Amino acid sequence: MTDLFADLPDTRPEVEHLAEGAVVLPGFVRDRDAALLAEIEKVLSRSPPCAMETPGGRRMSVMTSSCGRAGWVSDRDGYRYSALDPDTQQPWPPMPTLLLDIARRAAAKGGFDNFIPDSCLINCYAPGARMSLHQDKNERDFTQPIVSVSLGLPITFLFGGMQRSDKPLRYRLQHGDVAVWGGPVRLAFHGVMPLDDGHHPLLGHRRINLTFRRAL
Ligand code: MD6
Ligand code: FE
Repeated sequence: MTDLFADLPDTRPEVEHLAEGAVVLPGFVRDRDAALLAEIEKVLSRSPPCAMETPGGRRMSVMTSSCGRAGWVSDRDGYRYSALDPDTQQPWPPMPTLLLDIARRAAAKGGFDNFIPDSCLINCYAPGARMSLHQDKNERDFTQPIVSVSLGLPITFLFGGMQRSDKPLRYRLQHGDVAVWGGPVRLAFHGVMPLDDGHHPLLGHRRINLTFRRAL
């Protein structure tokens, strides 16, 4: 499907406020997209993405990998952080300095100084892949925010409240956008709608999401 808005200038403000403690920084990493993707590909060559099993025994539609001291994993035993990639049985690749730097600067711009993530989850979306509403609650310290970087095809981000039944607001995340949330909305329900097919000049028929967290 052709994106009719792809060639128009981005008229969004530098910071979009979604809620108290939640912002989107439109195009925050756009000028470093190629360098960022090169670092991601290096990580993925060492820890290839795989579709993890949910505690309920289903396969996730996204393919995941991680870098940093702790990687997010899911299997029959539940969701948790692990120092080892369950596929390779090796430690996750270290978090590249460029990624760490982007996460820190985005967090600061979102109002969260001194964020030092120890985990970067890499989610690879093909058309149709989605993430249903959930809370991120496997981390130790909920005073630390979440920083989420979008690359490639656009997707509709769902940002809800503290109850699953709270109606989520929708925000169309574009290539290079960064979402930051924490403080009063650290445990807000969130997710993404199924990815529509399309073609992105740098990523092709894909979307990659990086989720930075302080896990340990
Ligand atoms: C995304 N991912 O891929 C958002 N949260 O755009 C998440 O929110 C997420 O993939 C907790 C655990 C795994 C995830
Ligand atoms: Fe999440």
